[in-house]
Amino acid sequence: MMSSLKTQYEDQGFVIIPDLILPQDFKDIEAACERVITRTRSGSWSHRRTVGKQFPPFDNNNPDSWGVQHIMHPDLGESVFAKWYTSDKLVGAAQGLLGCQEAELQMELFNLLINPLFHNFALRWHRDDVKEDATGDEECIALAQWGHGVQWNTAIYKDSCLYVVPKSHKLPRSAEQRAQSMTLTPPEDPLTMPEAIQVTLQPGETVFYNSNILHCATYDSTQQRATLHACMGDIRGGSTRARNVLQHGLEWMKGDQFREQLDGRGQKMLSALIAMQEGVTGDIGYSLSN
Ligand SMILES: O=C(O)CCC(=O)C(=O)O
Ligand SMILES: [Fe+2]
Repeated sequence: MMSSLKTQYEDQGFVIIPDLILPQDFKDIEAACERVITRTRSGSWSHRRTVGKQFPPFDNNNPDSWGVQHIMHPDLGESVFAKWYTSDKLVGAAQGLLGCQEAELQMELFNLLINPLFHNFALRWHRDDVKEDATGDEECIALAQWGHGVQWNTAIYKDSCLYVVPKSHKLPRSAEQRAQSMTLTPPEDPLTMPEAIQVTLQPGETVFYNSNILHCATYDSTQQRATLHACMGDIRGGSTRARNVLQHGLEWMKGDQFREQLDGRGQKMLSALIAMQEGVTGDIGYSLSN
């Protein structure tokens, strides 16, 4: 089973897997999502994705939010998120797609994507760690080294926000695809992008995707969204993922309070992240123009 999912993931750049949240945990995770969403919208949780900013660094210039950042943060007190991130089912799926040993797994980001309340918003067509003006050759080099991480969206409510161009994780953009992804402006209609498809997740479904697949997203303020959004790496990638992951500001993950809430598996994965962070020097900057 896992090997056919891996084949699909590698071939298409994404794969949908159902039921990675155990039925007995679903309500707890949903309730924790609702609590962190309420805190973010009321201003009591300041780590958020702000409407008006597509990528890090996020600012505070709009009260409306399209995401909650750092949901494993001990100050939120929602231990169910770390418990799920390190659960057998989820780790088994991520590890299977990465094709690595458990001891090689690296903890990375865990955020929550939510519907803004007052404005529709959208992300432009992008690859998470390749700039919009990269040449075809630069794209090929970046895509070739991007195998040591998986990203996923797990829907709590039905979610049709994400659009992807299947197979584009391996290919430089065509002239028409470049033309539609060279500016910072989101598309009016994502389906004008050649070969694009809309991804719909039913509650409980997870899409794993290569985060350098060409993708975009639209956020409708009237459509309830709570989608767990996370990534995990494997240490064989060395520092290739450092900029993309560390740009979100992960100093808080080095604190004792966070480590103490993790099980043994989680602590090993966290140590891998910290080793990567300690291995990079200087200003790592940001993946994308903002
Ligand atoms: O909203 C989504 O599902 C995609 C988010 C995304 O592409 C990003 O944060 O880079
Ligand atoms: Fe993205």
